[in-house]
Amino acid sequence: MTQKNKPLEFDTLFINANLATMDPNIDAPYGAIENGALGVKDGRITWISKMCDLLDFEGEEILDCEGDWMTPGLVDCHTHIVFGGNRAQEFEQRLNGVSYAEIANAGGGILSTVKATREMNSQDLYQETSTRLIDFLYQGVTTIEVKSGYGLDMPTEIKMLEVARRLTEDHVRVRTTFLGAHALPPEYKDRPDDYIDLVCDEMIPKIAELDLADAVDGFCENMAFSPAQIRRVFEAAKKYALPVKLHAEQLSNQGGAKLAAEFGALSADHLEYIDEDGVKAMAKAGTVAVLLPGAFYYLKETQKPPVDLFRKYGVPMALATDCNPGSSPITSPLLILNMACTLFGFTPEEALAGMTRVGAQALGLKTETGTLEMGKSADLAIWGIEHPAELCYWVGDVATGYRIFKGEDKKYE
Ligand code: DI6
Ligand code: FE
Repeated sequence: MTQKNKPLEFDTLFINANLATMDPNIDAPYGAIENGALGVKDGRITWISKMCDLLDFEGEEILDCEGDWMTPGLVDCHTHIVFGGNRAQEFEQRLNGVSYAEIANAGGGILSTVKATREMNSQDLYQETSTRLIDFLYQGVTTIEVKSGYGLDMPTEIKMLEVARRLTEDHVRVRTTFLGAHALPPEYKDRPDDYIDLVCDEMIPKIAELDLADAVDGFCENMAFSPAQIRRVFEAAKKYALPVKLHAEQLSNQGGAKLAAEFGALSADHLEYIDEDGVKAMAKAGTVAVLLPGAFYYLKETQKPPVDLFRKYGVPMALATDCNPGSSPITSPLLILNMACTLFGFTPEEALAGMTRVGAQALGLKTETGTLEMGKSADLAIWGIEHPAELCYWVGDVATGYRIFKGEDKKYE
């Protein structure tokens, strides 16, 4: 590849870095290359090696990492980060024994965020979201998925997705997801099928026409939509060639994961109540299990997702914050890594893979980001730690020294 005697050229060359490549083809924990070098040209990773194998090079910029660890930029593949208001008072109610479902059935929950989000103008919504996003960027996130679903009418769903798209201005890759089938809006009370008509016949076509969504999601649950209703949403998405994913088996087993697998979904998410058949269906379809320990923790759930079954059948497990004002008001991806280990029994290596390589897979971005590999986007995070397990170990003060997106180090104050 390189001509003899011609030095390699880089825009940036990182030297003396311990690389947690997360590349499954490297036979070492974390795909680690200790005492390594990584070169970047035109926003892509163009060189990875041990320091001792580094050839002659010329570079614009050489960054000495002094033994720090470099990982792929983090991928948060499930968030509801665009929303108005917050629900701290419901948190208090829940602490006093009122359940999440009871609050929702009384018109609070998701619907109280719908009200606040409908009332907020687009600029304010962007500003608030962009401020929340800073926490993610400080912790090394370079790709984030953002759902709609707090509008539940055409103008607000569009407003949310436009705000989500605008977040790319904050120097991060954004994947948007249309979640019209999140909850039943008050104007359709007792008429869920009419609302599903609106989602399928008007919202999905319009959002596809405006190219505002990269995928379509739904909430399949007693308190939300039935498998039959979600099937209609998936069929509409298919017409517009939009990939699907699903909030499934969060509070009960509805067979949502099986349905998602039938449609070749990118992911099925939550999955505390999934059974072995559901796991097998996901394995067969190549659907990623996105586990969300933040919601499990906040809702004080006791039923854990069947991590051993996912391992047994080879279903890849991703992790995400599920950042939302109700069940997971969390803006710390590293806290999620910790929770996955302490609450769900992940190994630290599985946890880091869940928010890098597997997170990317859950967004259909497997070939673009999520590992340190030649040819991929130079999305990197450099951490002042002595071992990658520290990313799961500390709760509190671990921030990236550098966060590089597409080869560039941008400040985000
Ligand atoms: N499951 C979740 O975790 C979020 N949506 C969903 O269907 C929570 C949404 C909320 O409570 O605002
Ligand atoms: Fe969610």
